[in-house]
Formats: sequence, structure tokens, C-alpha cells
Amino acid sequence: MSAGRTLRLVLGDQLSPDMSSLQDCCDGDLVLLAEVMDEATYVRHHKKKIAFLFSAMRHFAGELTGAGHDVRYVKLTDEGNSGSLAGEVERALKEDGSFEQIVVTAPGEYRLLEEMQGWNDRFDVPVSIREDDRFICPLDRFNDWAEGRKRLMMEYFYREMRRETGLLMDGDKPVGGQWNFDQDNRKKLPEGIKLPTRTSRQPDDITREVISLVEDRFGDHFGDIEPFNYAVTRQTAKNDLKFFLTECLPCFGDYQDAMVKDEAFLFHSVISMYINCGLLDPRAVCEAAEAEWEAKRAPINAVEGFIRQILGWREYVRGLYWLKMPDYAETNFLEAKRDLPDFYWTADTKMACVRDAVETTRKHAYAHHIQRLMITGNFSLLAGVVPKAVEEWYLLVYADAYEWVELPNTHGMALFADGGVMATKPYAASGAYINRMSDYCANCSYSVSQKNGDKACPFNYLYWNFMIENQDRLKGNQRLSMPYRNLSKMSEEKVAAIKDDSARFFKEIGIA
Ligand code: FAD
Ligand code: DLZ
Ligand code: SF4
Repeated sequence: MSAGRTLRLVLGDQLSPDMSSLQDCCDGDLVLLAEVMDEATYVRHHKKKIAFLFSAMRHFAGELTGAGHDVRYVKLTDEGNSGSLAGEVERALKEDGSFEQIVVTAPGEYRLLEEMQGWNDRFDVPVSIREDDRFICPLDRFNDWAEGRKRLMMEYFYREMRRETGLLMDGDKPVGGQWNFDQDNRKKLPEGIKLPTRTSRQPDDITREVISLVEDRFGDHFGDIEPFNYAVTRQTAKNDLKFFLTECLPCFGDYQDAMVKDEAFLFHSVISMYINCGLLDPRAVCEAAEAEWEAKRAPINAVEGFIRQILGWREYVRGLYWLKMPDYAETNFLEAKRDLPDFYWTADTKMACVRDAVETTRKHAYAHHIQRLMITGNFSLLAGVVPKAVEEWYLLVYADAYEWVELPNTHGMALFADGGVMATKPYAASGAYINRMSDYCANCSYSVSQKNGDKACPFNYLYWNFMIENQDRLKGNQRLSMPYRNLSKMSEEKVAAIKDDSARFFKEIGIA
């Protein structure tokens, strides 16, 4: 039996023509997309993130219309725009009273799901919220996997996903004889190595119009809007993936953790914003990478490393988010309470590594994983910045950020605010790690080899200050037995110097 005429709401990160809310779309149905102030400002998103999404939404509306769908597209500046998604659903229902149901694919953020769950009471027609089927692992499957496990280790989840999808499998064995080639993937970038040349593209008229709109309405948000170089259509996103597969994937594994001043992208794919908004399909991306290995165009450490990020980490954090929310966001295991330093917005800091990570973020609404985890994330962890402030920063500065993926990565992986649900120990590191993986320290005002004093690299004393401040909470962690043994051997003078340097530094940066 037909459900009758249907209003189908599509969100800005749901730009996939085959997803659950559109699968049974038929003649007479209306697809609604709306640019609304509520979504553009619930956090003050980076200008480039808003421009990217609005332009991709407008192009997607064109794609749907071209495929024969009836589309109602509400621009931010349209007269009568109510400013909210619920308001736009309400307006569409009022203007045409013949809809018999509303269908939507579940959003990627808990706050919006909660709101939508109340829509059945708000509207006169039933609202059906369908599972987001653009992931490889359905949520029920993740929950089954998690059920009864003491520890939710990504690595074991990933192996099950490999078995279930057959990706990089030879029968029931992993190809190459190992599940994980991470130990091969920690090389510093050698001098003189040629980096892939990324060409720039000219924004089309739609993107130009959106850029003006964003400058006009969101001009005081963080970030540079131009140059604007991201793909905003499915085809151009596929072109970017192709560029990655041919030009970057062979070296992706080796230099996955490397950092270089003024080189934002290195051998990374820069496709997270496309997968997360629906322009690329995660399974198709993994299969395309696997084909590169099969054709002997890319080595196993690169292809396995890349597929693990998507089939493993991406699916894992999504499952974990929905399993643990809403309580997950409220924990603060380390009782961190300092403010987020101003330099997260201004990049005005003498720390060359932090300055580069923030500048990259400001320019591109992008930074690669190790910058996010081991520079800005590590700094916030060591400095004890309150998780909510750090999470808001990550959610608004990156073009790929939605809470389902941002929160576990920030709250769990970077800040250890979940007390070890995601990571077995905090990713705390001193300047030595950053020096090993980057060229930052050679051009820094601080000295990475000095441990104390006002010339010393702040990461060095902040690392030990972190261990001291969190001794009661972390001493029992087996994986931290070595640093705590070392701490116990430190002289009182050394411990006092660490505390003094840290206190002075916190004062200097305004977060004492
Ligand atoms: P590549 O390095 O080329 O990796 C390939 C793909 O793997 C990515 O496009 C992405 O889809 C996936 N991937 C890699 N690592 C992760 C991960 N840890 N979790 C989920 N997917 C992953 N990623 C987001 O998509 N959105 C976020 O809001 C986000 N916030 C983060 C916050 C912190 C503190 C940290 C440490 C990581 C965060 N990540 C986030 C994960 C990762 O940093 C980005 O996915 C990656 O940097 C995107 O760049 P890329 O496309 O060039 O990725
Ligand atoms: C991020 C975002 C922005 C900036 N603007 C819109 C918008 O105007 N309309 C819309 O439908 N979606 C937008 N989004 C994406 C939503 O915030 C996203 O769908 C939810 O956070 C759930 O993941
Ligand atoms: Fe960063 Fe310290 Fe190196 Fe400076 S010396 S770049 S602060 S790790």
C-alpha cells in the first residue's frame, strides 16, 4: 500500500541520491533542502565550511532536479525563511496541505535527532526517521559487536569489518599476512621528496554567489573563505579521489604521520568532507583503494593504512558515538578546566607547530590527522583545557566536522575525557615526538632540546606537568608505568621547576 504523498527532508550532510530517505521517492513527492540560520550558527562554523556545504547543497538540488525529482530548495536569503529545519518543514506543510507523511534520514548529531523525535507531536502528519544507510556497518551490527565486551578496541572491530566486507582478504586471511601495517607508517618526510601538485579550480557561479552570501552573513566567523578550492559536486569530488589514488596513495602509508610547515595536505586524501556530506561513498572509496593494490600501483602498507581509516576508524567512531550518547559528551575524566587559549583563533603563538596547525586550519578548514591529534589535541590535553571548549572548536573549524565523528575523536582520542573508552592511554607527547615527525622545531622560538626555563619547548614541561596533575587518575594505567616510574625518580627541584614553568606559561597565555 502506498504511504501517500511524502515530504522528504534532506539535510546538508545528506547529499546522496540513494540514501534511505530517497530510496522510495515517487511522483508527487517533494524533496526539501533548506539553508537555515540555526544549522549555520549552532556553532559558529568556519566560513569555508558553510560555503562548501551551501554550494554542495545547491548543486545537489540541481542533481536531484535533473534526475526528475520535485525539489523545494530554500536559500538562506529567501523571503519567509524561518531560520530552522522544523520551521521549513512547517512552511512546506502549510503551503501544500496534501502531504501524508514526512520522511528523513537520521541526522549525524544527537541534538538534532532528539529534536526530530519530537516532530511527531509538532506536525499533523507522521514523521519517519530512517537509519542512515550510508555507512558500511549498520548501528545494530556495531551494537552486537560491542555487547558484552569489556573494551571496545578499534582493531578487533576493524578485523571483523575486513572479514565481513572481504576487503583486503584472501579467504579468511588478511592479504600480505598481517591485519595492520602501522609500524611501517611512521616515517618523517625526507628532504627533497616531491609532493603531489594540487591544482586549483575556479569556483563556478553557484559557489561565487555562496561565497558572497557567507562573507555578507557570516563575515565575523573564523577562517578564510578564499581561495576556495574544494569540490562541490559528486563528479569533482570523484576527480579529487582519483587524484589521491594515482598521485598520493602510494606514499600515503609511509608519510601518514609526517608534518611539514606550510604543507597542509602532503599525501593525504582530503576527502573526509566529501564522504561525510555524502558526495563520496565510503565503501566505494575503500574498493577503489583496494583496486590500486590489486593492480600493484600502491603498496600494502599504504592501502591497508588508508582502508583502516575508513573501514576501521570512521565506522568505529560512528558506532561508538550512537552507542554512548548522550552521556558520553558529559564526562570529564581528567577534570580539565582551563580555558581554550586565544591562539586557537589567532595563531598568535611562538610555538611553531601550533601556529602552523592553526594557520592551516584557518586557511583550509582542514588539518590532517596528526596535526589534529598531536599538535592542537595534544596541547589541549597537556594544558588541561575544558573538553567542551575544545570540542566546540573542533566542531566549528573543520569542513568535515559533525558531532558523530568529531566528538569521539576529540573527547575520546585526543582528550581522554572518556577515561579510556576509546584509547588505552592518553595520547600525551612531549616535544621529542613533534620533532621526530616534523620540521617545525628547527624554526621555532623555543628549543626542543631544553626541558626547563623560558626558552624550553612548552610541550616538554607541560608533558610532565600533565603527568603530575593527573597522577591520581592515571598512575594505575599499565601503559603509563614507564613515565610514572621516571617521575618517581625525579628530584624535588626538577618537579618544582616543571610546575613553575607550567604555571608561568599558563599565565603568559592567559589560561592560568
Ligand atoms: P586521510 O588521512 O587521507 O584519511 C582517509 C579517510 O579516513 C578520511 O577522509 C576519513 O574519512 C577517514 N578517517 C581517518 N581518520 C579518521 C578518524 N580518526 N575518524 C574518522 N574517520 C577517519 N574526521 C572527520 O571526518 N571529522 C571530524 O570532525 C574529525 N575530527 C577530528 C578531531 C580530532 C581531535 C582528531 C584527532 C581527528 C579528527 N578526525 C575527524 C579524523 C581525521 O583527522 C580526519 O578524518 C582526517 O584528517 C581527514 O583528512 P583526510 O581526508 O585527508 O584523511
Ligand atoms: C553544517 C550545516 C550548515 C552550516 N548549514 C546547514 C543548513 O543550512 N541546512 C542543513 O540542512 N544542514 C546544514 N548543515 C548540516 C547540519 O548541521 C547537519 O545535518 C547536522 O549537524 C546533522 O549532522
Ligand atoms: Fe612545537 Fe616545541 Fe618544536 Fe616549538 S620546539 S615547534 S613548541 S614541539
